[in-house]
Amino acid sequence: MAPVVDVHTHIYPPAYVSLLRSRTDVPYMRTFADNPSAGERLVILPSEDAATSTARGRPIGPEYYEEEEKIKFMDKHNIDISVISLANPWLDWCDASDAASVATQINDDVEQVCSRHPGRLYAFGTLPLSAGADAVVAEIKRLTTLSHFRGVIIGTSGLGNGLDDPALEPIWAALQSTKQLVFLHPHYGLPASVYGDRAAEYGHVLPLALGFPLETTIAITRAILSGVFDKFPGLEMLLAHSGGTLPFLAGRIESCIAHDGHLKQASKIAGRRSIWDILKANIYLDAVVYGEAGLKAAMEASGKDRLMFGTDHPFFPPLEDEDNEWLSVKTNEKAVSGVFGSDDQGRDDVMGGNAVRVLRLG
Ligand code: 5CU
Repeated sequence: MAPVVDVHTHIYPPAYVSLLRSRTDVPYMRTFADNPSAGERLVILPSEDAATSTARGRPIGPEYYEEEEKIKFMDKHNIDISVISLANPWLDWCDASDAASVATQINDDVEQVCSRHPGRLYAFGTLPLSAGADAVVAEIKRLTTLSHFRGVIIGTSGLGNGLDDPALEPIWAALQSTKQLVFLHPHYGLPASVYGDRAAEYGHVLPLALGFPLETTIAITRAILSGVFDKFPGLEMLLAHSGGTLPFLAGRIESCIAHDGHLKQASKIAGRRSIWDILKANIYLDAVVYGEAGLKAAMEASGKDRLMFGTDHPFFPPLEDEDNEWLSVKTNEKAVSGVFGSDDQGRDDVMGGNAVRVLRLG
């Protein structure tokens, strides 16, 4: 049986935690004077800073930044290997002049963490996107010299103008030529106005359940429409949360393209690669969708050999009995088992075999 591999699991290494503790604007970590009993809070999402919100940050403890907590979590959930990545919002907020050195420090920290747990931890690297394309390409090349990195994690904003920005081309080229997988992960959600006046009453549900996946869907669709995968046919991406809603909406997006007079006139329809082709050749999807219907859509769109189990640890801890198995993990495992039924090989591949093959683990 293949090892169980978690490809969607985050950490804030000590260098990043120090930066968050030194800040007063989002993202930051702090104990609030008006609510000290809530303990230290992590405030990262664009809309969760308001003192009136029911969702002012989330409790943060060692599970977010201590490597031993990651290993304990893995042991508790029978996870053999984790491919760890810095959690959002990465270095998107970092001053251009600092970003390259901070990225180096964080990636070096993470390499050390992985080295201390041979065979159990690998990583996706952090890129200094606010520093511009040259600095990013330099870090992509440097990551190939660190033995535990298998790709990079990025948000949806790219260099600031989204993933259809032509200024990203040297970065896509470097990722393609060094064969590093791009783990695309949301952070910004949708504009707060779409959640309405009562959003604060609903905690984090609307931004996390809907804002995150829609953000990913829009970002990857913009990349596809701009021809990123036509220009870089060897570029490979792992999309968080089973691709947002891309598997479900791919047909509609294709249909809108086929019926768009502007695209036809600009000769942008004939000769382009279809989303179905890109889903089956360039895109991998994590299995972090918490239900069989979503997972079946992902499997149908990309193929069972392109799905990989994940947990999103340390996010979504149980609200009670944190020492027991996590509900979020069990729900994802149950969805995988439910979809594969008696196909043990298919289940084992999603739980780890695909990740071992694609990410060259072990
Ligand atoms: O709970 C959350 O806010 C998050 C987050 O910010 N990032 C993530 O990966 N999962 C959950």
